[in-house]
Amino acid sequence: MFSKKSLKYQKIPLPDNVSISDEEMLSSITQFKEYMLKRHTIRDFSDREVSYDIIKHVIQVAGSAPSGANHQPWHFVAVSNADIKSRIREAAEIEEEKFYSGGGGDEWIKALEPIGTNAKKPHLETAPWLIIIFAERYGVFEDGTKYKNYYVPESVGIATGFLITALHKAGLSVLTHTPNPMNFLTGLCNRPQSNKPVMILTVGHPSSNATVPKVAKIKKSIDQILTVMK
Ligand code: IYR
Repeated sequence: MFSKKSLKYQKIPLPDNVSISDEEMLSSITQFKEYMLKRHTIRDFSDREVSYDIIKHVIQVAGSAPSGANHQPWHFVAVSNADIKSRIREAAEIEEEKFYSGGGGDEWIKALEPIGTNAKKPHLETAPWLIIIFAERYGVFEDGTKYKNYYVPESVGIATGFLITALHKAGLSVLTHTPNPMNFLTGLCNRPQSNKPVMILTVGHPSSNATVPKVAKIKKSIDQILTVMK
């Protein structure tokens, strides 16, 4: 993607200027906040289909995220194939069984009690799409030589935030799922060794009896998460 020869700085005028009046700013962010506060992580998905068109748009939003040296060190694998979803579920549940039967350690397993999770992951098969997020630890030029990527976890984290926000805007629900360890995903998704799996997003619509853990509605207050230095 990056040719060593063309590494030079050029600038163009700001393509889009989204400046609006102070009043419009307040109204815009208030509405957006209200909508974002309606986002809930769910574990109970219906099998209602979601078109590939939607997936394409949300991935383009994720791909627009800022990244270290603009290297965009991410790759997304979107799976709707039932057989691959089953294989991902099978491999994930093997790891989760080990985790929940003690591998995770007492403190971690206790911390998850209010969330109500366990080793069974039916959503990996029920939901119409799984999006597997990979971090590209390094890039490879067409001639096979490697180049370094920078701030990879930070860049992938930002892109993932964009992606979850875009999925919510599309009216979809998401579960961030992190089987531990999850190296099996590199092989199952046919990705090269430079690709480190970061998480699975289960994507779809909630089932009619979907629930959320009560504790999930408790969010830290603004005073707890913000220090203002005027
Ligand atoms: N990977 C496990 C355990 C798990 C860990 C955290 I941290 C969570 O917030 C939720 C679950 C699982 O997916 O069940």
